[in-house]
Amino acid sequence: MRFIRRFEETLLSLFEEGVLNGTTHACIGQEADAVAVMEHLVEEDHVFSNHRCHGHYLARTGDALGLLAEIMGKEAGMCRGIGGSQHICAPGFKSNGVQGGIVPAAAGIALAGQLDGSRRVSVVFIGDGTLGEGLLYETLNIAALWRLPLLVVCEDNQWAQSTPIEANLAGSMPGRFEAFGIPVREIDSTDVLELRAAAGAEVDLVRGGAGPRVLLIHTYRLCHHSKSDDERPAEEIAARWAVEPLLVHGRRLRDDERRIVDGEVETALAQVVATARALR
Ligand SMILES: Cc1ncc(C[n+]2csc(CCOP(=O)(O)OP(=O)(O)O)c2C)c(N)n1
Repeated sequence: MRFIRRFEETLLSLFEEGVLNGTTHACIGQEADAVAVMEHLVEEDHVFSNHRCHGHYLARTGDALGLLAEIMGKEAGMCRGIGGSQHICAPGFKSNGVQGGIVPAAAGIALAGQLDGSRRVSVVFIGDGTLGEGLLYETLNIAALWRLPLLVVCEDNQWAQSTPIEANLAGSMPGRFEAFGIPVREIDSTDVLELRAAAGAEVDLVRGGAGPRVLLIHTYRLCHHSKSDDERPAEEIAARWAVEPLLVHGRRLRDDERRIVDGEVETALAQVVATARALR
């Protein structure tokens, strides 16, 4: 989680420095979700993500150099610098910046796993704002009918860009899935250990043939939507810094343990940044 946090902060400063182009969506504050889910996946599983994908990719692959080089538009990026921040195509990992656009692909890979008799799980991360996309519901319908091994992880960070959830969503979030007979496990937590337990239970159920399921995580994004756009009340953001995942889990570590982790992260990250900068 610390590496993801520092990677994202570094990206934001590289943008300020003018080293990066385009845009980026950091997941600062949501790192625990990615780490908790990936803990339970095996190599043949597939992960699908969205515009806010860096934490998911790093937790899944650890390929920080491939990701940074990609975002820098360099040939050594995992998509040769063509995909950029939002459009990752790597073995077992895909992301797409069109909200909801990747959900049918996740269902398709789940179907492939079902047909070839593997115990592969397909996991797709969406945001609360994506509950407004029609394509999601067409996919949920088929996924439920065909009992596909699909886990939808909905990260409800309460805002879709600058629109609060109250202005965006009729009915209830679980109700959106339950209408298709898809069970929802809801958790309001930034504690990686609580999240890990919830994610583990869901992955096991899907892998065991229970059909599609949803892990609905109520969380918060501590940074802007992308690089600068943020219209949320300052008090609301400040309150959430007091329960941010690194703080929550960091309290379990002794000071010396925390210093070791932080030191290792800085060393590894500095090496990635130096290597990426030197690439052509
Ligand atoms: C189909 C589509 N419409 C609009 C956008 C522009 N857009 C990018 S992210 C975003 C908000 C997404 O909110 P949410 O799904 O809650 O994810 P979050 O950004 O909160 O992680 C919007 C409107 C888009 N990428 N795709």
